[in-house]
Amino acid sequence: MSDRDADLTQLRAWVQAARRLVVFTGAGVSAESGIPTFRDALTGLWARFDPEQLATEAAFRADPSMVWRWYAERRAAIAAAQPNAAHRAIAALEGRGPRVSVVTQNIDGLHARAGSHEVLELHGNILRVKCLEGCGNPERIEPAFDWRADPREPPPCPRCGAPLRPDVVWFGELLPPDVFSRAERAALRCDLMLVVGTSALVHPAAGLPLLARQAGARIAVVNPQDTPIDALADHVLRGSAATVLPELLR
Ligand code: BV8
Ligand code: ZN
Repeated sequence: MSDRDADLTQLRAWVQAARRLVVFTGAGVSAESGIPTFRDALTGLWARFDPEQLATEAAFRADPSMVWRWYAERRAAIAAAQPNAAHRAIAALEGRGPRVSVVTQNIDGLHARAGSHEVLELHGNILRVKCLEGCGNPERIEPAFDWRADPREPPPCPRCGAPLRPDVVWFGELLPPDVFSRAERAALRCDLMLVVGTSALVHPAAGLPLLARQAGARIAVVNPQDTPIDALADHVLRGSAATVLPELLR
């Protein structure tokens, strides 16, 4: 039996035996749905930008229509994308023993579309917008107002007229406190954490695997490349999520 087969066999046993399983995902789990990973997201028109500069409130306030168009382009690509075999394998885990929490850094909503029920979106969701000045989501303020059909880039908040912005966490912004504390609790209580498709460079999300490890969880990484999490993983499965996860979670 090859090392990889031995790893898979042991990991399958750990998945079966887990009472609480956390699947911690990044952009790599959506790569095979055709959505460029965050580091690759700046292709074409945006290639000259650095995501850490563009995904900020300052960049949006400086040029709302440019940043709005970047998100609108990504939103259109995501709406046209489908969950892939990795998302589906994760969703199929539910109801088969372990209690599964998906803790994702992704803003594409594909885990929920694949059928996962407990999804903690640490960095928000690109399909939602909110008022730049804090009035909240337009659907709650004025249900009849259809911001998606509004040609203005960005449309104005129906209550205060300030620009609407993507309901995502920008660099330098706090993660939604309730979501992050639920993610920390899930990391502290899980028996096993699968770390799938993340470069583990963005904090505080990237600290969750270490938290789980320190609380006694086993850690497995699924990624075609090295990541800083490999050092604290019990197993590292080198490969793509849509290939490895169906194999592992069969
Ligand atoms: C905060 C939404 C503070 C927006 C995102 C220095 C040290 C430590 C921290 C910092 C620092 N300087 C600045 C910071 C803070 C900063 C940070 O961590 N910066 C990093 C870059 C150093 N963090 C923040 O600003 C956070 N907020 O700290 O607030 C604060 C404190 C007090 C008071 C107020 C504020 C907020 C961070 C959230 C930013 N928003 N997204 C948008 O998307 O437009 S993050 C964004 O990047 C993504 O959401 C994602 O989370 C992240 C990218 O990470 P990945 O998902 O891992 O994607 P990536 O492309 O990097 O990697 C893809 C991986 O997949 C690779 O490993 C690849 O090998 C693999 N892969 C590829 N194909 C496949 C695959 N895997 C499997 N299968 C495949 N087929
Ligand atoms: Zn407003």
